[in-house]
Amino acid sequence: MDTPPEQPGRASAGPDDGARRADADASTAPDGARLPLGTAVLVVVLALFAALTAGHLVAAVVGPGASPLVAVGNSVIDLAPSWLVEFGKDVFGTKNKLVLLLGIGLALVLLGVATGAASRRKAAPGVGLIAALGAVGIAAVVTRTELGQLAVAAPIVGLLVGIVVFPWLHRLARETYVDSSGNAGGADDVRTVRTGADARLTDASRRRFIGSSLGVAAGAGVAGLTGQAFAGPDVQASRADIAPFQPKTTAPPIPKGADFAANGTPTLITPNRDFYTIHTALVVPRVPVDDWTLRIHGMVDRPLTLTYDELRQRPLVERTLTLACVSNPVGGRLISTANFIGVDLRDLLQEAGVKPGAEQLYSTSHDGFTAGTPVDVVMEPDRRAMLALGMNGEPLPVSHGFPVRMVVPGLYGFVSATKWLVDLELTTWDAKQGYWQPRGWAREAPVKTQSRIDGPLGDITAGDVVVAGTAWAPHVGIDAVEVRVDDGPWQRAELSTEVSVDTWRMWRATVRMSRGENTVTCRATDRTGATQPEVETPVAPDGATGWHSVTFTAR
Ligand SMILES: Nc1nc2c(c(=O)[nH]1)N[C@H]1C(S)=C(S)[C@@H](COP(=O)(O)O)O[C@H]1N2
Ligand SMILES: [Mo]
Repeated sequence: MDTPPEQPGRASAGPDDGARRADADASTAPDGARLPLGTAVLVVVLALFAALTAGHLVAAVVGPGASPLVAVGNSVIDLAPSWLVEFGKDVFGTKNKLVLLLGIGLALVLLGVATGAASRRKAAPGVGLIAALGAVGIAAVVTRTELGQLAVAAPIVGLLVGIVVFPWLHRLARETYVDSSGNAGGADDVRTVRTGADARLTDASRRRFIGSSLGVAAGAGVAGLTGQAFAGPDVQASRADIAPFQPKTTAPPIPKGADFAANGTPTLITPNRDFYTIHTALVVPRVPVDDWTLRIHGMVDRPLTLTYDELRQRPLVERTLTLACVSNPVGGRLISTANFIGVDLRDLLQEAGVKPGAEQLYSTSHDGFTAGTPVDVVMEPDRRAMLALGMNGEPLPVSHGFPVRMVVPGLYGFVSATKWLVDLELTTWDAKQGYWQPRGWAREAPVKTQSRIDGPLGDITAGDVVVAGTAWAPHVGIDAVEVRVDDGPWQRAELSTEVSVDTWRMWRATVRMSRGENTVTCRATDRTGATQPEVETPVAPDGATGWHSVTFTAR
């Protein structure tokens, strides 16, 4: 069939006059066109499809959980009442996630139908829908703490694609469907007439629209399938499958008075979603337990390779431990406390048999990060170092090292707390250097005694004011905290109940504040009797020192 050149004139049937041919000169601005419902819906649905698959493709790189559909699905599960979630599992079994995603897909199609009906003339309602759904996708991703910092790229790219594709297809569609009279807006059942010369322009723009739509559908399909193929293992599914841990030794219950949260300090246990996160990986490693093994080798009598099940079948212990980052500045918040569940590291190393001369426990992460920990510290009988599988009753969150990480009380994380742990080698200091050591950080890095002011929060009235904060000297213990206002005398603060020397401790004190500015300073003394030095040093190479001060304004 040969293609006639484009000619002005469009044809369609009005409601009253059947298939009436339009005047060839009565071409009209596309502004007047009103799309048939089916076409308007198709354009919305295609744009949504393109947006979702583009997000899915980006998610293959930044983490499968960042795929907008997946993130929204997971958030729906979190927000849904538990009876509903249980009901879903009972009725649909292992297919419950699929059913949920199909349900969200159906909801999107229904939204597409409603929005399509509203976008028959103007693109604005469709653009509004895509923007709103984009915002939902972004919100779902940023509130999911298990996803990395780059995860938000997935819904953002999806939003951008949707916001470009929709108006473009909408315009192409409107150039195709123009009502026969040339008047703005046709009837609901307006239909193009595809006869004779008048239909020729329509045919050309129609071909353009159909071709573009098919192109979008095909491109989106390829993006979605590629995203699926490269997404890698679904680590969230692996994590969700972990049976609850039954520690042989549970952490003692948190005593009353272990924190002064009412006065502005953190709670003694940091909820997983609030636990500070530090890692060099741009994309969080995804290591399902079935793919995981741990090798213990080097200067040992009996090298071991353990699967996840072999590790978790060992006696599990639960310990309340504070973890601190060397990069925490004075007053900083890169410190948190959790009930870690796992196996005792010393026991495990004794089973492998550490050879004399082994100085360094060199741990390697799935992502290549390494840390060197002094063997003599890990092997101290009361050090309580562990390989953690769980955190606050759950499997480790992916961003905190799922499936297994190291935790050594009293040492900064960069020399001890390797996440996504896959290899432990006993070696000498000369043989290897941990990741941060050649970058100017210390080889051995015990956590420095520190204290911080956290409260009061909110308005302050001059007079007696309760100031509160946090102090830590992991594996040593805090013995005292003192505070002063401006250059006044040091005053002893009340300490919260001690849980163990391996956990942080809170303090509070009633001080007198005058109207205007009051600079409060605190300092801690640890169980060795040493008081924090006043002199401020930077975080590199082995942790900041200095007293924390906060200026409060009282009214
Ligand atoms: N694989 C890996 N493990 C790592 C790191 C890292 O960059 N990669 N950072 C370490 C540092 S510097 C700290 S302070 C702790 C932080 O652990 P968190 O993110 O669970 O708080 O992890 C340690 N383990
Ligand atoms: Mo750190």
